[in-house]
Amino acid sequence: MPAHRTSFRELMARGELVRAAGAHDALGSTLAQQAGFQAVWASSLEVSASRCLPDASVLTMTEYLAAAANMQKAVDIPVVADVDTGYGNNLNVAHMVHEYEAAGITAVAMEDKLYPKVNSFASAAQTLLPIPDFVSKIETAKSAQRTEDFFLIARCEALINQMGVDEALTRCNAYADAGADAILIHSKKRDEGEIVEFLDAWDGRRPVVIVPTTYPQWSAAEAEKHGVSMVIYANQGLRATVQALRDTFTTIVAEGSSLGVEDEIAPVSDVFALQNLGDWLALEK
Ligand code: SPV
Ligand code: MG
Repeated sequence: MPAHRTSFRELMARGELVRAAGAHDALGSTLAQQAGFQAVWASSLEVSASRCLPDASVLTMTEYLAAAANMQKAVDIPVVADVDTGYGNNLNVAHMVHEYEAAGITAVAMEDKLYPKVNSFASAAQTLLPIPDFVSKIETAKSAQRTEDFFLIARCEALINQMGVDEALTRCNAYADAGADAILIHSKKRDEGEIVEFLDAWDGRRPVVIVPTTYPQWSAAEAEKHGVSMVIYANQGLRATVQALRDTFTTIVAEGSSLGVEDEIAPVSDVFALQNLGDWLALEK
């Protein structure tokens, strides 16, 4: 049990670049913390994929919340919860903030797509809410929070929907005016061009978060030079897990024993350490 959990606002106040790793459970979050990430992203893609369901507003808020809360319980770095569209209208947004805050989550990222949404990389309609409607959701979220610490990241999907940098800037300025604590600008381009264009025109009035999944060649250090405050590696852990499990299972089936993978996989003692087994057994004494 972590002695003191850093809130996301405390982390951002340090003024240093924050790197977050996507995860969907306590194990992934713990490994992210051990690797040196400063925050964990409770990814809707990961949480839904962990149940082999699409990232398409199929799971409910309570299911995403349970995943994020289990993640936060395991680490003392902050979990930033991906709350999609806020799970509905203003009423759902207010309920979401109350519930996430009560569960100890100190930051959420809510996006300006229409509910139900689908993952930003899916070839499906990526319809955005009209600006006034999302502004209203931001205002609702900010007035619903009960602690000063709670941090709202407003995520703009204008570039995902190919609406251009000017539209993204108009939206992000409106979201900042409405009280968002930071903005997340997402892109599915293979290079960082439109993100750089956005950042060069952004006046720095709120911190900017990016998710460089499709432009991995753009390093965190380069992004920081352009004014980015947080970089989210949203799904690399999930993709690594898929590949590792597939390779391991395939080899065991093909070879008829696990001997060929034993040197490649973590020893059971490593798993025990992640479970803090020693601390637990000490309770028996
Ligand atoms: C997620 O990880 O669930 C995200 C980022 O929202 S993306 O998959 O790029 O939309
Ligand atoms: Mg998501």
